[in-house]
Amino acid sequence: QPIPQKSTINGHLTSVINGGMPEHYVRSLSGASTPASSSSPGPVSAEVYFASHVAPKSLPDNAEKIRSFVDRHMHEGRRVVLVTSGGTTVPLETQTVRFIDNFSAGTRGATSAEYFLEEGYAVIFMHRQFSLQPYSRHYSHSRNCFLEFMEADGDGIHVMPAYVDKMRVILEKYRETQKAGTLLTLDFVTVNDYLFLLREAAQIISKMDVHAMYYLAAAVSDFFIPADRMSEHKIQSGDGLLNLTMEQVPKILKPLVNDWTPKAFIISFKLETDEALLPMKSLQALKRYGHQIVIGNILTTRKRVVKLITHDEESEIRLTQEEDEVQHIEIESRIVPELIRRHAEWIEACGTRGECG
Ligand code: PAZ
Repeated sequence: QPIPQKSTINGHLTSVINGGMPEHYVRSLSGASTPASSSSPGPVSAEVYFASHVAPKSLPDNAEKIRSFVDRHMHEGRRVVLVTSGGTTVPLETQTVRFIDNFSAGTRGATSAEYFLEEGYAVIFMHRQFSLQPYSRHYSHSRNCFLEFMEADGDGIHVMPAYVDKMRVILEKYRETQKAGTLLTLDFVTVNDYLFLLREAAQIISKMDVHAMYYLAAAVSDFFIPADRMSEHKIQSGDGLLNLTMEQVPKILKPLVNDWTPKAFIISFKLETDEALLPMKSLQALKRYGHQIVIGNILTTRKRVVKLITHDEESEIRLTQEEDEVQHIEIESRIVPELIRRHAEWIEACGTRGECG
């Protein structure tokens, strides 16, 4: 049985499923005769990406929703935060049967969105379709199915008395948010949907200048298969081995910070599994893109510890074991107020005194 292997050809990650076979046995994904090694290394620019890929059909409708949401909240003097949440997929076929996904359930994004709403922000919640959402997240996960909280008797169906108080609080906040119209939810599935939607949203939100915040918590694919190299139909298993050559997804933070929304307060997340890499990778992202904060987290401890890295300092938000396991405090209840405080400072420095950067 050949051992699955990963190799890099000219800077591209190549996953060879059932690897170790002679090259002529290995199909490229599109069936094209061009060998993987003929591609150029490094990610394409965002400009080239957008020129060579098709926007999702829902984009014009979503743009209209964002425009009227932003206009309304600007008029009413509210700050706006765009929260991205959940993972993007990478389809292997144009008529997609198979795709590559990642672990993110959208907990960070959905939880944070609630705290932003509580603090008076208007929230554009850009999330992976069917991932967790503010408020319903408390009862929609398979571990927390709403049916577990209900009972039926001769009078009908009720929430069990033990859960009423907690559910009432959530329900009231949910209804308040609906009434105030402060939450706009938009979904994406693929990395292509995500890139187009983020660009569109940023270009519209840019009119809010320093009053907009970006909280980029989505787990966005790093590699993808360009549209012109994708198989149209379902890849057939009878044709031999499958060789996936993937391009790097363009570094979208660069145009976001420099071109689309240069005065907004931008926070990105960096996830690692190797603790030793996190400080260096977070700082690298901050220096490379020039935004305001990177929040670094480790997969296994992300619900208890995060590091906030800025150009001047590094700080940590950490829950004690008691806070985490006994009091069930959500770390986002500490992250969000801290970011709001820093956003206010940003507005004062960049908006009022003109000292951006
Ligand atoms: O969705 P979730 O709550 O399970 O996970 C949140 C997270 C780890 C995806 C987020 O905190 C994060 O780090 N996002 C950026 C991932 C990245 O490095 O691309």
